[in-house]
Amino acid sequence: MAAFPKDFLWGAATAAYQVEGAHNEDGKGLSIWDVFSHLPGTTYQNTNGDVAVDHYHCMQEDVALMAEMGLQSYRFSISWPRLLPNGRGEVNEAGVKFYSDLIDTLLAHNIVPMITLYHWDLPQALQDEGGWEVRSTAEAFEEYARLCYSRYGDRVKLWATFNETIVFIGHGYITGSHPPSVRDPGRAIQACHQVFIAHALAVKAFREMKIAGEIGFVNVLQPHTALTNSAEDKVATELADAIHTHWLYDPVLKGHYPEALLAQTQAIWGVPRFEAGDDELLRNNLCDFIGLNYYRRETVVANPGETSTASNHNGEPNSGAEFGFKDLFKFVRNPDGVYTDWDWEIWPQGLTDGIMMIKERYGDIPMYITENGLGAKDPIVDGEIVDQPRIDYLSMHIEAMENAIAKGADVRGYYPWSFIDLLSWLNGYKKQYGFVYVDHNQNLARKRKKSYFWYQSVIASHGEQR
Ligand code: BGP
Repeated sequence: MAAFPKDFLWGAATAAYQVEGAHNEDGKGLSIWDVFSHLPGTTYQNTNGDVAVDHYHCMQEDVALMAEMGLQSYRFSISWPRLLPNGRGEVNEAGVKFYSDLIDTLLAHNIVPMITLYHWDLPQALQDEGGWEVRSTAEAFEEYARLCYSRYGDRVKLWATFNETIVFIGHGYITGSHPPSVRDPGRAIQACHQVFIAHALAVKAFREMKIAGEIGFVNVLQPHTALTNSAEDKVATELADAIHTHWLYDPVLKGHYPEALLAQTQAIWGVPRFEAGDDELLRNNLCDFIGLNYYRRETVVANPGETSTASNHNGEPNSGAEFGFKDLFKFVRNPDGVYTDWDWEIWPQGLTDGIMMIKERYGDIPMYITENGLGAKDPIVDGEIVDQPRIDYLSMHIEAMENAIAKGADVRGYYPWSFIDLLSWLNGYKKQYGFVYVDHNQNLARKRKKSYFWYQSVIASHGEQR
């Protein structure tokens, strides 16, 4: 018998900008990604999500593929500017209808919808007013969340406010590789604070509107391992945990920042700046569950004196640097590690360890693995997509998740990234994650990969056959 609870959900995930296309159709407003991806040189080979994989027009076909696979839950995000072209105010009913139809189609096939309200596509109109650095954006987010609850709350029970704050704030305000392309740690910390406030306002609204469901937050799950046993590397690893985990999980699961780090950021940068009532707002609006996106761990060493807004070998904010601290730590390649073509370490044990780390720090919080997957260039053999490495990767991670459940963790669902091949933010269409292949040379025709049939039997056997 597999250790998966009876109600455990076998799902898959996507995000609006990465699949929908129709970027300027039916009254949709522009998002920061629509604008940013059109600036020359900002993305891989100047790829963009104007058409993406045309899910906006292929929705029925895509949900039919989910149903045939036996999918039990689908995690997708809503494009804020498709509903509110200016970020607030006038509602675009055509956009509201698209997601309403999607939800109805999913439910008709017994697929449980999980909505992410913000997967990085901020309305450009709000960016023009200061984006995540200003409180008015958090207030507009509450208005947008209330609109979604009022239109979909009768049918949707699983809601997440934000996806991976470390990534859109880290890239948006430290490395500058995502919009709005700022490189300023102090501004990053303040923008991150407004995101936590926006989350708390949306949770408060969820409770006030008595939506019969659960609301959570999705974070990167990134366990850290010291490269050596030296005291310096151990201290460095604790700091990496504080910055990459505690800073991002504590406000939504404990209702406050980790105190020592808060004292340091306020001493160095004078941020985050609190407004009256922020403390209480955070404290009183905790998550019902936490979503964990797990791809890899990071190996940590003490950093001898470097400080910058540089990025690590994955092109991401280079540890300690994002908080403006010197002499802290950095991420390095693990000499014994197995890496993907994009240099992400494959380390399934990290999923077990990460889940247990969350349980240890935050108690019995329900968890969903909201992303996990292998980005690869899939081989095509005699017209078939034989993505065996993806099957191996997912299979090992399902086992790792099962081990955490056996140790008592309350894991309620698994959403591999991604249901279908889609746009990778900075890697274009070359980095594939899907169970379904999309032929960009043939009208975006869909084709089932080997992993599609494999996951079908995983689901049918409730995780036993893998
Ligand atoms: C996560 C994002 C996803 C997706 C995934 C893979 O950080 O939530 O949207 O993009 O990573 O990332 P990439 O496409 O860069 O390989």
